[in-house]
Order: sequence, then C-alpha cells, then structure tokens
Amino acid sequence: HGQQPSETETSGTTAIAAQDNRSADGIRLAFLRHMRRTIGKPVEFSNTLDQYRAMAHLVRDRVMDDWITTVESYVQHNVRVVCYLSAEFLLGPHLLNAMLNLGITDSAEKACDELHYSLTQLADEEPEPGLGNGGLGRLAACYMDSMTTLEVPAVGYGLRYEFGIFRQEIRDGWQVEHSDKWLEYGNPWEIPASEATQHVSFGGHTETTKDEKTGELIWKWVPAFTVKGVAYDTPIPGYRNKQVNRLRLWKAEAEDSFDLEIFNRGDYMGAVRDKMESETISKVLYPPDETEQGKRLRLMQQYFFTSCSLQDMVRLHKLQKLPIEKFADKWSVQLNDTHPSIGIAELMRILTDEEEIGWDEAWTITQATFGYTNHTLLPEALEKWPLPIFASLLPRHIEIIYEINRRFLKDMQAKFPGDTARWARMSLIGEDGEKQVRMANLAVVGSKMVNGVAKLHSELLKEDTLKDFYEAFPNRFTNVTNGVTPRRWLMLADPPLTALLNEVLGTAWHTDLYALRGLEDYVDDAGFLDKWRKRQEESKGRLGDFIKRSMDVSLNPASMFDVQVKRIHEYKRQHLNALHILGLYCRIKSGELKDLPPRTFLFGGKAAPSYTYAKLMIKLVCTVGELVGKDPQTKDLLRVLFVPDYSVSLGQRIYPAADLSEQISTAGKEASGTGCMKFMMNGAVAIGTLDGANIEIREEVGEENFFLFGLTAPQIAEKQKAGYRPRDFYEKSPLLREVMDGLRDGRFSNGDRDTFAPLVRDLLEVDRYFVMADFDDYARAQSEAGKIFCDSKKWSRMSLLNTARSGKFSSDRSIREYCQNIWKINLDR
Ligand code: 7GP
Repeated sequence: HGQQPSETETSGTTAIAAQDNRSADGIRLAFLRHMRRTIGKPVEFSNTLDQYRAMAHLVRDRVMDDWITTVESYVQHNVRVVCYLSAEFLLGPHLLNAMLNLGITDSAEKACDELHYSLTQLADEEPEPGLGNGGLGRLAACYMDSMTTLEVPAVGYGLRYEFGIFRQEIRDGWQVEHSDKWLEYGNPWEIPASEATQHVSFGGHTETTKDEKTGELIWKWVPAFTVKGVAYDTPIPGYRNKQVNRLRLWKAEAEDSFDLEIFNRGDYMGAVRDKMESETISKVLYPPDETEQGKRLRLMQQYFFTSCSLQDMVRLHKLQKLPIEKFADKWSVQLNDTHPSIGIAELMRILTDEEEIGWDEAWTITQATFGYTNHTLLPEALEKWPLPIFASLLPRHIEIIYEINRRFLKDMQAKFPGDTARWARMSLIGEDGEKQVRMANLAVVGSKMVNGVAKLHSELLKEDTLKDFYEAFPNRFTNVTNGVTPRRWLMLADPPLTALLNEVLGTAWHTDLYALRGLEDYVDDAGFLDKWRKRQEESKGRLGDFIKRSMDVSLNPASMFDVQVKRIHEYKRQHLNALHILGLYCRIKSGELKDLPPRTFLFGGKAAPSYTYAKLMIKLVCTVGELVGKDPQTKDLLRVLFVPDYSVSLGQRIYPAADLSEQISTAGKEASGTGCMKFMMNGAVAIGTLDGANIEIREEVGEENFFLFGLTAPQIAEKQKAGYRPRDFYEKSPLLREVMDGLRDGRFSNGDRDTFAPLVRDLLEVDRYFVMADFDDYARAQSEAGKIFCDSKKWSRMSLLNTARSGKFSSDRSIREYCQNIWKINLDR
C-alpha cells in the first residue's frame, strides 16, 4: 500500500515542482500567491490574521495532494475502514501540526524569515477548534493522528458545532462563560463534500402493512420532519508518510432553508423558521442536559450525526458495488462512549426496513460492525433517555429497541433462569421510576467488543458497572489503555526537548516511542543530567514569558512548577490540592515551616456551566491564590495561579514546563486520564493515587519515581460499605482541622464565612470523594516531593526516567491494540 505516483506526477517537471513545493522558496511563492488570490490583499497591507490564513491555505494544498493519493489507494485495495464515531473531536490548532507532520516546518520558518514574519506569531492567530469538552474528545483527536500515521484507513465522524466549548474568563475568582465563535473568520481546514449530503428524519409515527405475497409485516416510519446533513471534511495528515485520513463533520441545515411562499405572504420570520430550528442541532457543543429541552436537543444531535454517518457508509458501500450483506467486513464502527450508540438501532433500521434483510442476519451484521468504548465509571454519566422523549423523536427506533430487548431478555432468561432481578438490571429499558432507555446496555448488547480505557477501569467495568454483562458475555470484554500522540504532545509542544532527544537518540522515537528507553543510558551522566535540568528551566522560562504577557504575572522559574490542568470536577479533587496549599500557608504562618523550596501551583480547567460545586472549587483556588500572594510571609514561597481558558494550545505551553504532575483523583473514579501521559513524556514527575492510568505509569516508571499516596479503590469501596465518616479524619488531623476551621471562619477569605460554607459542610458531612480521608497522606507525599526537588540531580534523574519510560503511552500503541483485538486489522499487510 502507500501511494503509486501517477504518470503525470512522475514526469520530470511536476516532480521537480512537487519537490519545490516543500522548499522555503516554494512556500514563500505559494504564500504570496494565496495572499493575492485567496485573501485578496497586497502583501504590504496584510495583517497577521491574513498572513495566517494565506499560510494555512498553502499548507492545506500540500495536504490535499497526499489526500487524493490516499483515497485512490483505499479504493483500489478495497480496504477495511475504521469509522470512529464521536460526539467530540478536540483537535487543537492545525497549522503547526500539519507542518510538523508534512515535514515542512523548517522551510516555512525560513520562508517567514525572508518575509520578515514570525511563524509562531502567525500561528497564534488560529482559533482553536474546541469541538470537545475534555479527555474523551482529545482522545479521539490523538487517535485520528495515530490511525493515519499507522496507515489505518479511517474516517472520523462527528458534529460540526458552530460554537465549540465556551471560552472561560475568570472574574473576581468566578468562572464566566463566553460563546466560542471559532468559525467567525472562516475555516481554511475544512472542505464541504456536497456529494455526501444526507437526510435525517425525526418524530411522527410508524405504520405496518402486510406484504401481499408473503403475508409478512412491513414497517414504515412516517416522520414528522427531516433535516439535511451537510458534510465538511477536515484532512488529517499522518506523520511523514504521505497518508491523509478524513474527519467528516456534519452540519445540520433545513431541507428548504427559505420558504418563498411564506415570505411572499409577508411573514418574513416565518420564512426562515425552519432553517433556524434545523440548524440548532449542530449549533453548539452538547448543551447541559438537566432540562427537558436540553435532553431532547442532545438526543437529536446524537441521532443526527450517527444517522448521517451510517447512511454515508452505506452510500460508499454501494458505490463500490459491495453487497450489503458484507457490510461488517468493510466497516468497523467504534462508538466513543454511548453518545453514538443509537447507531445500533439505526443500522438495524437501515438493514431491515430499507435493505429488507431479515432480522437475524441484520443483527449478526450489526453486532459484527460495532465496538463500544466506555469512558466513565461515574453512574450519573451513564446515559439514559426518558422514554417519552425518546419515543416521540424516534418512534421507529424505540420499536427496534424493544424487539432487540425482547430477544435479548429471552436469551438471558435461558441463561440465568429465575434470576428476575438480573433480567431487570440488564434490560435495555429501565423501569425504576420513569421508564428509560439505557444506552450503555444497548451499546454492550449490540457490539462485538467492549473496552475500558485503562487496566483498572476495564477491571472495574467487569466487576461492577457492567458485571451482569460480563457474566453473560465474558469474551466480549477487553482493555485498551489510552495513549496520546507524541507528535503534538512532545514534538510540537516542546521543540527544544525534541532537539535534545534527536541529538542523542536519532529520530526513531517519533513513530516508536519505546525508543525513548535509549535515554536510560544517560541516567548517571552528570553532564547530561545538567543539560536536562537547564532545558527544563528554559521551558519554565518560556511559560513564564507567556504568563507575563497574557496575565501580567511574573513567575519564578527556579521554583517548583506544580501543575493540575484538567476539567474541574469533585472526583478530580482540585479542592484537595487547594486545601493542601492552605495547610502549607498555616504551617508557614505558625513558623513551623521555614526553609520550604519555593513553589508555583498552576491550575487550569473548565467547569460545566451548570456545575455549581465545580465553580466553587475554582473560586477556592483563586481565593487561596490571592491569600498567599498578598501575605508578605508567603508570597515568595508560594504562588498560586489559575490560568483561564485551558485548551489544547494552552496545554501545549504548560506540559513542557511542569515539574510535578497532579493526578490526585479518588481511586476508582478516573477511567484513565491522559494528561498524566502528556506530563510524563515531557519529564514531569507525578504525585498521584492508584487510579486510572496512574497505575500503569507507576508500573512503567518504577515506584521510586512516582509520589504515591491515598486510599486504593478496594479500600474506598470498603469504607463506602462500612459507612465513611469524614469528620473522623477532621478530628484526627490537627492540620486538616486548622485548614477546615479557617475556611469555615473566613480566615482565608477576609472574614467571608458564607462563600465556602457549602463546600465545608459537604466535605465534613458527605465527602463523596474522600478528600478528608486522603488529606494527610497527600500532604506527606507532597513534602517528600518538595524535599527531593531540592536535590536537583536526583530530581533530574527522576524526570529523565519519566520521559525515557513513557513509550507505552503513545496512542500509536493504543491504536495497534485496537487493530489487533477489536478491529481485526493487520498492520503488516
Ligand atoms: C474521560 C475520562 O474521564 C478520562 O479518565 C479518560 O482519560 C478520557 O475520557 C478518555 O478516555 N471521559 C470523558 O471525557 C467523558 O466525557 C463521559 O466521559 C462520557
């Protein structure tokens, strides 16, 4: 495989032109051409945004050339295609990533020099496509990069949200949300694919008629309305392999966007009402689903993009003249959590109602097509749809789900006779209280494989969340530990580290991250360790410059950078981190702590707009920051900063500068975590619990290079059963008492006793996430980390080993495992 150059491409002149395409001269000329023809400005009048756009277009041109050859080769070889269905793709900026993968960064830099521009300044103009909330969406983006790099034929399918994740401002310590207008100045990275337009139905009712010959019942869905799905493709280039895969995102449009008849009657708003209503479906990254309206819209989004995607596969299948019975041989559809799991019922509908295949065969095809990845153990995050909403939007699908359920429960009754409680738990329809459609149950029943995202998580799925299903289908369950792409998270994020690694290891590690093990040869080389430390200090300096520019705050690059960046959530326990800092504050004030190594605590992350508690956690961090930053006794020792609007691009600036990586979730709650991997690659040492991927990180790096603390998942489960009393821990620990009392009494908030009262009350009375129980042990591990940090040689050694042993956490390894265990794709074909 790979691409066969066509005749025209190999002929003399075009070959030279193609070569020249990637030279500094070629890039400069293409830039000037796009400035005239695409942007439409004389270059002297252009601003930085224009320059970014011209550069983006010329880079896209180069990606497109490889795209065409990739598509041709897929069609020619009739390959099996992976379709990664995800409600989120958190891509991050394209420009520098595409240049890196194409291998044209140096030429582009040279071209910019000649034009007297700065490439980084121009790249900073790119609005980030924030089409995801956090880990799940970013994982999808890393997997697209790895699939293309490993030459797995793949399509990412999702939604083209007009507004991505909100922009976060911190005002007086509180989160304020603003809408994200990422498409405001157009998007040079997407191409509308008009041939792929689909139509998706909603509502209405179903009818049955009898087939005149066979007497069989034929089902017909008479929908209330349909919406048009327009495809926008973003090319995803692989790393230096001339492969390009497609990310196809669907935009919802009205079937008839403008009704001239209504307009002519004088109802000007009425004439565009349809358009407005339909377009709402892809308007914004999933809305909070607490309200009835929010729920309905989110289900519409899910069905809309899933249906468009499956219809697109069927279209392409037929275009290639393949028999529909062979659908599962051609398409392997991975469900990124339950958001696209309605696809199981939709494929059944397409196969039985439209393609007129019998139920049993359709079910065999469907099950062979899907794989389901679960991303969370939190019960409140398992999707369940109230039956009335579901049935009114998808009347045909609810019938199909009932039929799947009828057959499935019959099997379970045969398998587990008399076990009525088990049948009720496994049913696709929940009957406790209001009837609900249980999407996780549907996903497991309709898939050939189910996987968790880290060893512990996959075990807990089998032991707990999906226990009944594991007992029914033990062979269906597997694990694929998450990974992240080293191209973006190491090479792009930290060019100086990349240069150093290239210098001592060559470049094999770019696509085989285990090659970083070669670094271990230098672990006792004092000269090299010194270089390692200096490089780390320079990284911190660069982040410091950025924070000075953007927030007007100066950081001390000699201090330990202790970083927690991720979504704000009680289970991730940013408040544990903040309470520990308050503990340090108290001990400095009392004179107990004297020669503390200076520390900079950096926080970043967004709270769901409706999640009041998480917003209070942000306020707590900011309040602590103000307290320690103002106090003359602490201000040189402790610095606490909440960096607003955490994003992929901000992550790229932050990971390389971290000394200590905070991975402090309650054991058993973080499915995997992927930030931990980005920190590790960049040489940060972790302080963490035995949770998610932390366990595997510690396994790889060695226990002596990881600051472990806290209760384990079994201990937590035990405490929960026995009746956990957070107040006992408060009473036992003098430091915790001082901190909690101070917080309650307003000692840290200028006498304000109200703001944090709900938090104090919750932690002392309920504490679902065991913050009180883990506080002392966390403080112990923190003080150990502080001591070792003072021994800079020892610390550099630990840091270097973290990078050296991070090979497992490349998403290339994850994708290889998906290919082997789930998709059955042979990579050495
Ligand atoms: C996240 C998990 O919380 C995180 O532990 C994991 O690393 C990541 O997925 C990728 O697997 N989950 C989500 O972001 C999420 O939205 C709800 O889960 C379905």
